[in-house]
Amino acid sequence: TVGDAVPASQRGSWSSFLKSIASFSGDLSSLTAPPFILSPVSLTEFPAYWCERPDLFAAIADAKEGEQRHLAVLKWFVSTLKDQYTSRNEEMGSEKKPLNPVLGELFYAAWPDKNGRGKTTLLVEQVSHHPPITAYVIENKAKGLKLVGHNAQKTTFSAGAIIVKQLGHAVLTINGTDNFLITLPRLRIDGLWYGSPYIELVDSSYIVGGGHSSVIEYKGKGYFSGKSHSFKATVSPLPGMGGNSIVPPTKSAQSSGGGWLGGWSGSGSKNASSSSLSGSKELVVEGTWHEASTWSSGPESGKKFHDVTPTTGANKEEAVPVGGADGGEMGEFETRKLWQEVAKGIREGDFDTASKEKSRIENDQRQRRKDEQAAGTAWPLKHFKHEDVDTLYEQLGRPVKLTPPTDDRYEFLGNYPAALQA
Ligand code: CLR
Repeated sequence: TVGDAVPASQRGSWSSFLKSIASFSGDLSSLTAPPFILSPVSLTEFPAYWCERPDLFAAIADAKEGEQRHLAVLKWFVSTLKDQYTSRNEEMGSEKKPLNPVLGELFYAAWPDKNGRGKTTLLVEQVSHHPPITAYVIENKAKGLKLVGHNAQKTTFSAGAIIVKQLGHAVLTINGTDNFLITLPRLRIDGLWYGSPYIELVDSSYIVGGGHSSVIEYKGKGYFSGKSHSFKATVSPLPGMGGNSIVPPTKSAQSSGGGWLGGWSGSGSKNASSSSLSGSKELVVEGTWHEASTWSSGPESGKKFHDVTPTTGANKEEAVPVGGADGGEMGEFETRKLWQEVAKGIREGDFDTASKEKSRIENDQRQRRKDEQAAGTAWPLKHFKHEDVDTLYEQLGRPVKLTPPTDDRYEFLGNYPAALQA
């Protein structure tokens, strides 16, 4: 029957919610859902998932430019998927409906410096309300790493599941010049009927940079290994690049003796004549993204690639929120301050207070938009500048024929609040 996981008193409203999504496509965030499925966390906090394994992020800067760095980016990226797409199920029992950010909502947070990996900072701004668009920058200055991206969603309903197409992309820049384009997977939200939604990743996403491209294909139960959350990443040298001569050799790489790409660190490369892991061939990694994966081709075949299992995997660390307003206090648009009472109501089961507070925030927003319209002004973005075309997306995406062939961009203005400086 409908909603085995739904409290008896909310079954009626759960089935009307399901009916409303079935006849709806576009922006799900605006639909009213029953209390049991509400999350006390706003979507502006989600970009933190990109860096919950800060050591893997920092390791990208330490990897040698070219193939090895591409593989470090791939490893970090795959290791973010568990946090991005299964953490709510683990922490709250199922996927939930996040709070819908208001225009100008902010989230500032950081991961402290540990073992010389450097401090990593996170700055998020809701840059559009209709449709919801979230822009973010994650930076580790000590390591020269900067990830800038934005995301939005287009949702449709198909065969009882919600299909979420992610719009937007991210660009990771190392030392200001070495760029990696990262595109985002498509989501299928299943388990709706029973009231216990969970995400399966579908289709594919790309990483392009360091003279290589990776296509990451996602499959659920019944494909590849037949397991949920399966993926297969295929890494190839970019066409016309002849394998390992993509970027000019650096001094240190030239002197390493193994060609400028060097050998695969610590592996004692089985193929002595090849200076890189791949030569000019493809490399394949397979596994489950919420657990671990192994190389299924190339000289490392059979060896572990990524691991995020709690016992043996890379450590997970949640970002520590910091106040951006004067004195380290949170300002009224900082997500945890803005939603404080709503979140408290949801957590404590006081849904009257939660919905009253939510209405107060939404009415305030409506009033602001009216006033702006009357004054002929627009809400100014605080940290980003919108541009219609991202030339890096176009350039890096061309060899893998990305669709769409172009995308817009939110340029970070570099204006960190005091709490995130230095
Ligand atoms: C946002 C960007 C993050 C990854 C991510 C994870 C979960 C997604 C979320 C994104 C967008 C909003 C989302 C959510 C899961 C459920 C929620 C699609 C892509 C929708 C709006 C709520 C559906 C309601 C049912 C769960 C009841 O990097």
